[in-house]
Amino acid sequence: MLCFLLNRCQRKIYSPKRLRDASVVIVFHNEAWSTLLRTVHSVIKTTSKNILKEIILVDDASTRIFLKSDLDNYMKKLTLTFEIPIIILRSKQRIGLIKARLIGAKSARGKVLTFLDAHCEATTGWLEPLLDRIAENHTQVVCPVIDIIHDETFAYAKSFELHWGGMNWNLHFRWYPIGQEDFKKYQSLNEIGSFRTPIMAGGLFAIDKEYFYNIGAYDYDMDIWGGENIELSLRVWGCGGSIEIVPCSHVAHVFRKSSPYSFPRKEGVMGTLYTNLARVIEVWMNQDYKNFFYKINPVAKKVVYKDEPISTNLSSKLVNISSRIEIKERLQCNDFSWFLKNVWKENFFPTRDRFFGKIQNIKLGECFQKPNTIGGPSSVGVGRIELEKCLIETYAAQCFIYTQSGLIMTDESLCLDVLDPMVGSSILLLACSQIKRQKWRYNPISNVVIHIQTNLCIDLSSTIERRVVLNKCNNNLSQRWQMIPINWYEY
Ligand code: UD2
Ligand code: MN
Repeated sequence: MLCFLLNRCQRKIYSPKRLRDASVVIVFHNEAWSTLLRTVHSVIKTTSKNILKEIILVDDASTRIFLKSDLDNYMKKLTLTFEIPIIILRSKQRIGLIKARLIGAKSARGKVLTFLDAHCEATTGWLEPLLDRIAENHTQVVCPVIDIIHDETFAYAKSFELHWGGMNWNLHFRWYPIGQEDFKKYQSLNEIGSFRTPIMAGGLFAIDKEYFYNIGAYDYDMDIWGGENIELSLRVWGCGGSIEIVPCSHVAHVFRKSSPYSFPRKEGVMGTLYTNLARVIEVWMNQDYKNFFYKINPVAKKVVYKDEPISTNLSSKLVNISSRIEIKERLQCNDFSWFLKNVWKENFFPTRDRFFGKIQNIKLGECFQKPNTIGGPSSVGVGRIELEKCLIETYAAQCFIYTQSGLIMTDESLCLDVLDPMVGSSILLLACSQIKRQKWRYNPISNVVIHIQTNLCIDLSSTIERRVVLNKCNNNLSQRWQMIPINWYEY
């Protein structure tokens, strides 16, 4: 009877012999006392001792006094009380989270490395399912579902389980609804219903320690913050591993509106981030995608090439990436095109067999534009497609993809869509969901865009200026659209 009341996560029994022990590594710079302790206490409270080897705290040159001897003393007491080793390592210089994690990893004695940010709350049973998936296959990198600790009330809130991680055209991490194929598999795939994710959020994950070093740990030349999760994700997938989200494992995290710490580089947060991202581009993108990303992200291009043209001559670059290229060659890793085709089929990146460019109304001469109120950092909202003056240079908000399966999409996994499709309905950009309602057929001779489900055409509204709507097809000039391709693969 009880069995019926328990969900599949609660029903699952883990054999302790199968699970290898984990070192939990938490790096911090000037973290608040309360959030740091919430993290440590929650780990102690929710993790059974036989799978927790130790907790390693790495202080990345914090300047807050209470993070020094007060923290030492507090953790000594905790170690004695709970008989779980809590080790504090300190860096004299500010080295950033990537190098700090490497310090923690190096001294870890557990077989599995489990990284957490310093403002988390682990929940009961969070670690077993992660270790179980690694026991199944040591090349699986696993993430818990990341719940939300409210950044003002610090209340715990559950987040969506059926989201996976991706990235946008700026190589920024984003949550998107899980791909359809994987969604179907999710319920039945394995006992604890884990599912794949193309990219991981980066802060909370577990990885077999030996595997972590085999595939090249982290890129040591990445500074302070950002991009390392994209790099690790492309590397794991590309070099034969996989990344999963395990819905039986929940850990909450404080998503802060802005960084509470300073960025020591003179270029600030963006300069730091794009220097790291340029390394991702240089190592993992084939020439086509290098050109695409530099076109969309001129800041990243400047970091590597200043005002010079993009060349294939490595020595002309500001950053040395040869050791990372060596790893890629040693492991014979696949690159980004392979990743898009095999790991992230639902992606919204240009490919050679898709149209990529502007969509211009022939009567008005203006182009489709993504409204800038949607697709922000955390939300993929609803918005009407806009018409604006067509820009000559590559402007991401005016770039659209038309796929062979009939989707018209743009950055942030947004698809041309229409709610209640009928004459007069507004054309919107909504989260791509692979439903029939989002399918369109473009006729390059008559220049009409037909909504497949209703056989109606995309038209300009006759009453509201610059409003794009569905209408009966009538061959009027206002229903004619030019798809103007952009050479995304050339710089
Ligand atoms: C996300 C990740 C984070 C990391 C980052 C990209 C989650 C929940 N968080 O941003 O782990 O992958 O993306 O790099 O997925 N820290 C240092 N030294 C520094 C800067 C930060 O030790 O110079 C620590 C910081 O105290 C924290 C951790 O690194 O414990 C992550 O930093 P964050 O919380 O500012 O990153 P977040 O959550 O915005
Ligand atoms: Mn964080």
